[in-house]
Amino acid sequence: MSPDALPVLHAHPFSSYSQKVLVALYENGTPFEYRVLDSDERLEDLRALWPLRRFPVLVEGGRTLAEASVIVEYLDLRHPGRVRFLPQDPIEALETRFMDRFFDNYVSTPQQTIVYDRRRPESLRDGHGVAAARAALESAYAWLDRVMADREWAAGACFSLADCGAAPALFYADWTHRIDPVFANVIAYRRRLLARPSFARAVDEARPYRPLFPLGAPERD
Ligand SMILES: N[C@@H](CCC(=O)N[C@@H](CS)C(=O)NCC(=O)O)C(=O)O
Repeated sequence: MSPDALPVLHAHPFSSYSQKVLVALYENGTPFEYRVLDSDERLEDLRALWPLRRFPVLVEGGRTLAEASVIVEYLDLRHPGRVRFLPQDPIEALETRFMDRFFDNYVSTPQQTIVYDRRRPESLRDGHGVAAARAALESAYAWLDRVMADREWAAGACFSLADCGAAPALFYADWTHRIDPVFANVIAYRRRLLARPSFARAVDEARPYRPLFPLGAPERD
């Protein structure tokens, strides 16, 4: 392998977890090769790398990394830039990782439950599961609203790993289960994320795919 080979990202512009990694790459202008998952052949390549066939996946120097958070941490270690995604202090880093887990587990997971349910034939839909996912999102918004009352970014004053994931998580969560205006701090935080050039770029690159959103993409953002 050439020493100058770029990291290869297997991802799709409309995918929230892909956007999480794209935000990290765009924040620091990190060069990479983008292998867009737009064909069966590309998806087969992905399956060969990661049999669970989830994306994104990053390949560099004979190393294959799955899971968006792990990829962002790897980028922070191997391709550090102006924006560091985790605090140097290991105890402080726990808050960043905690908020990152919050957005994956309590925002993206129920959001995906609702979207994946809609992709099923009507006879196979799970109304109870969807209602539970909507209730989970309500609880997550309420909790986050209190946390964001005195924070600019998810883990405090600095943009971090947690914001890379929060941006697409809240973007699609609001499309899926509208954030009530009563959660003004969450809405303001989502706006700050949308104004961040790295995420604005990811959103723009995904615009052509909006008709694919199973619940119907709203006329905003
Ligand atoms: N835990 C994974 C989740 C990745 C994930 O769910 N990716 C979605 C795209 S946003 C996916 O692979 N979907 C493919 C499918 O469901 O078949 C991560 O953090 O990267």
